[in-house]
Amino acid sequence: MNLVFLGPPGSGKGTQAKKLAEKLGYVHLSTGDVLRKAVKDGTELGRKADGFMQAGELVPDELIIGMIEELVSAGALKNGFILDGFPRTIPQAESLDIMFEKYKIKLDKAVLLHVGDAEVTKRLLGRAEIEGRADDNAEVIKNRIEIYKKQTAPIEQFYRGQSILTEVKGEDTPENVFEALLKVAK
Ligand code: B4P
Repeated sequence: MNLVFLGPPGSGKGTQAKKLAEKLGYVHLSTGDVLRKAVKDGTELGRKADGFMQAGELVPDELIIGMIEELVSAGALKNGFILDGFPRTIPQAESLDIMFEKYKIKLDKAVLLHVGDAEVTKRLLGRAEIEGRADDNAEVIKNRIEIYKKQTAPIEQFYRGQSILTEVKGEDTPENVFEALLKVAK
């Protein structure tokens, strides 16, 4: 099954996608992870993306779409994958459809994890204490949630229109969310 994961920052996309991919033998491709590695390695993409990420802004569409196209054309998405953190804007979702058509890839489901603002803020502040990620502080978290509502949430309707949106309650224990996701991802 080929899936994209949607949901606000801190909804558990990365946490769950990684575990599910391991369990089901799927490929897990996280744009956040690819970008953080590019920043760490000091590549051109990383240098361009760094400031946006630190401010909690989205990295510009042309950069991120180019990055995904490179990965897809290199065969990064074998059948059975979870794309985590992409698409995050309508232009990204439209470009992905075009890429999938070009490379004959079928998207089976867009899985939306529902978690409220108070809970995601609590989780991300908790992660800040453990991992110290540059974009996990109160002000930047607030910005990321606002940006999600304005720029990313419209994608829910985009996939609902294609009849492939599946909604899952993300405000539960990681174990229960995993069980719920397993049912829709198999
Ligand atoms: P991401 O890496 O995608 O970061 P995220 O949205 O914060 O979610 P993440 O997957 O890491 O966290 P999760 O919810 O699993 O993106 C980072 C930045 O990269 C973006 O802000 C943007 O700048 C840039 N970017 C990435 N993709 C882009 C794109 N397509 N276009 C433009 N820019 C892009 O978990 C969060 C925390 O919650 C963890 O500490 C976890 O332990 C905890 N948690 C998870 N599930 C829980 C549960 N059920 N109960 C309690 N805690 C839980």
